Amino acid sequence: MVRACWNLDGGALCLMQGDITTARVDAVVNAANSSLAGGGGVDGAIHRAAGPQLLEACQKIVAARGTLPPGQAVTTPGFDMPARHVIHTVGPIWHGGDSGEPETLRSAWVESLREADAHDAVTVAFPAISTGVYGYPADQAAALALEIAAESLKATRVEKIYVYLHGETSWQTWLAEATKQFGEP
Ligand code: AR6
Repeated sequence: MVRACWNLDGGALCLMQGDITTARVDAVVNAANSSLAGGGGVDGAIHRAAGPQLLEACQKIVAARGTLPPGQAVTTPGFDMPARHVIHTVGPIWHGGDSGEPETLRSAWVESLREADAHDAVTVAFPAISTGVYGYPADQAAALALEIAAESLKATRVEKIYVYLHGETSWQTWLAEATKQFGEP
């Protein structure tokens, strides 16, 4: 597993190259859609790895409290995955950047970390939320997300944040942004 880590104030942040469904952490964050219905990309991979009980749990949540608005987060068990919890969040769909996309992406990261803290998750794995199907430019998403991750290590009991990156381009983009913000790994 290729990885790069930084020791920051309040904990550690690691970039990982690989499949998030294999992460041995307390909580895995899912880049879901508002109907929590499963889908493609990382959402599909997480549903396949967790098994059909995950969809049932998601459907119960939507039946009880409605769809999940972008920028919010909700937690289910991880079922067949190594992770104890799955934190489902919905990132913004990119419409050019002037429709509140950065605020919504920030909120998706902040609310996911708040959910992790509320469930006593000390280690958390994130995908690159919104940078696939939802079209958010990877470098801008990385810059914003890394800032929030660093702030959250100070502000929550979360001690380790792993960002799982799929593919070489995504890895290079995040590595460059993290090096800019935190120095050499
Ligand atoms: N592990 C880690 N990262 C992955 C994996 C994996 N197994 N698979 C894909 N990625 P996306 P979004 C990366 O499209 O943009 C779904 O259909 C991928 O390369 O999964 O937030 C949902 O149901 C990309 O860098 O999420 C929603 O409808 C990143 O994960 C919609 O897509 C996010 O890409 C959400 O779109």
